[in-house]
Amino acid sequence: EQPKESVLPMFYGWFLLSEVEEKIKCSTMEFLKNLDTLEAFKKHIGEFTGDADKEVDLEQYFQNKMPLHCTSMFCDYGKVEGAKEYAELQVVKDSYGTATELSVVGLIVTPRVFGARVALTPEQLLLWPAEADKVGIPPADLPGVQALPVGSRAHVTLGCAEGVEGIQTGIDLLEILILQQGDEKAAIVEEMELGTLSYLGQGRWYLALREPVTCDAEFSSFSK
Ligand code: 2AM
Repeated sequence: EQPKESVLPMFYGWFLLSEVEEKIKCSTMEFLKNLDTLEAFKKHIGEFTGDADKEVDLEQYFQNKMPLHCTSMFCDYGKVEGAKEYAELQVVKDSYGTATELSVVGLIVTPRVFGARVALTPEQLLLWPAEADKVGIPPADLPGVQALPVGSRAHVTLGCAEGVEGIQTGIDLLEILILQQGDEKAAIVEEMELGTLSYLGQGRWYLALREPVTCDAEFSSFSK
């Protein structure tokens, strides 16, 4: 049931079904395990630890306590501008509680976050607020973000480093996408089982999946 008008949720989004959630957690943990054994990754380990000689266990480094989801609208219980309008959109009401499939096309790893990049369908984009891509973006990156297709920020946060908030995943993802379009092309460092791994400097890694991973999900909301 749609939450009451007077009590808006913390956020709306697509939530992975629990069976899918377990599968994704396993396969992405497997990827992290492989990543931190790669020589190319070890070479840049100082960007994660602040110490080039220190080892890092990425599976411990990233923590996640939330159900796996792709946020469409962060409402903060109605405190965010446009939250009420979003909740009242007919498409939001009609889609609430319905099943859909999220297409995961890439993975990002940075010293701050671990996340999955989601390619939204035209139908899913109807639930994506036009301004959502720009939230919390440093002014210097705004022109770059505006040049990307709407919905480029869509992602599932898989884990955050200690003291880092989930909102960072979207910011880091957009930064990586901007860098990929820039003059300084990402250096492809390794063909992995899941896809092509590239390095974008300052501890930023991107894995382009060979095959998108389709995840069953439900459009719904979350409140603590
Ligand atoms: P995430 O979508 O990148 O994981 C609860 O905190 C959820 O809302 C998290 O999923 C988080 O990030 C997202 N979130 C938190 N603050 C946000 C904000 N100011 N704008 C957009 N999303 C936010």
